[in-house]
Amino acid sequence: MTEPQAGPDFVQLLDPQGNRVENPDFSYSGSDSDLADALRDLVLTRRIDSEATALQRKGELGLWPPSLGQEAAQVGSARAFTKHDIIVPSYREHGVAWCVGIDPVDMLSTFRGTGMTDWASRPDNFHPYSFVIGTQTLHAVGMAMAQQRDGVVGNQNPEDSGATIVYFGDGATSQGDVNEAFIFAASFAAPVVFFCQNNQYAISEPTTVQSRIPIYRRAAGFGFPGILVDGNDLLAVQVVTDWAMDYARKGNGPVLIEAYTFRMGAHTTSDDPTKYRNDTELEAWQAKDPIERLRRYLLRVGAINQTWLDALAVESDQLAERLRTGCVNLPEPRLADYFEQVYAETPEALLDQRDQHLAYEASFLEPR
Ligand SMILES: Cc1ncc(C[n+]2csc(CCOP(=O)(O)OP(=O)(O)O)c2C)c(N)n1
Ligand SMILES: [Mg+2]
Repeated sequence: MTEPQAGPDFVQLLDPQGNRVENPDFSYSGSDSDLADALRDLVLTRRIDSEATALQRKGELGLWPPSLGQEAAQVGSARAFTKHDIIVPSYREHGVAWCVGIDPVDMLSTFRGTGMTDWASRPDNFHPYSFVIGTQTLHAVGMAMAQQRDGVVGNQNPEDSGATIVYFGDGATSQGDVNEAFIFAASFAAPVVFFCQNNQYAISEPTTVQSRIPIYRRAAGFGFPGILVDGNDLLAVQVVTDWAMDYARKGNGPVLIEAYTFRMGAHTTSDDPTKYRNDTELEAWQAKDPIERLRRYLLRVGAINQTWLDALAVESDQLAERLRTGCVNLPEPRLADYFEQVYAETPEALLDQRDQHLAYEASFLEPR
């Protein structure tokens, strides 16, 4: 498969040099000041990611799945949500989590092993991170069908309409769950946007081995639209996601978006990508960096200047400092939490087990 080129089958509105590109079907109507806000989110998302990666290297986190390189796919899509939409992430959507207002220190708790994924700052319409590949797509279809039955889809007041968006990777498309989710969504015209970040790899497995055709074209076989978008182009991702969410909210059924991007870091901090990909590939994608192209564009049109960038660098350093302090000060988990966070109402048998474990813990000389 060759690299996609800008055109009707590959939506790109900002090229890697930061020039606006015309597309026959999509155009960006936001202001340059909106784009400056988006650039801030991109830069801060990258900072959260690099700081978390460093914290893992220092032994403060057990693991971290880097989002480096995928910031535009995440922040661009997140700018298309309304408060009536349901967002179902996988484990790498730190940029989406940031955009919906989640405290990044909360995100770290999961990877430090001090908390689950039910973060205090998590809004109700943002589902906890999913680590089992593909399962969240089935959950999302169920949530979308619930929205349909609750009457918030294609209703009389478009302001109140909602849809569901679910994030997954290229590798997830090889899972049965994802294909079942596609079928169910198509059969029930569920208002769900399947947002696939094709970051070219499922750990070490290249996408080209998993799919003989571009992923977005699979949607046609299930009977719903599929769109390929430049995942490193924030403008294109935002506009395409906006269109797809609107299509779903109006009751037209599901859409598959393939955001063509690249995981510039490791799969997780336990992975060494130099074992399965070469520097040439990484360098080719560094030239398509999602942050650099937007920065170039905004500098050229005069929407930002060096003073603005300097202020953002200060904000970014402050955020990093807050993350470092917040991480090491995360409260230790209580043993009882492991029992009490399983069911809404904990059954008697589990309460007995909890009490036995607490008694066992208390039997030590220095209880934690
Ligand atoms: C059901 C299941 N099988 C295997 C794994 C192990 N695993 C974790 S990530 C991953 C690759 C996922 O690749 P992709 O869907 O492309 O997402 P990416 O990590 O690239 O964002 C695998 C196989 C898992 N978490 N769940
Ligand atoms: Mg992948």
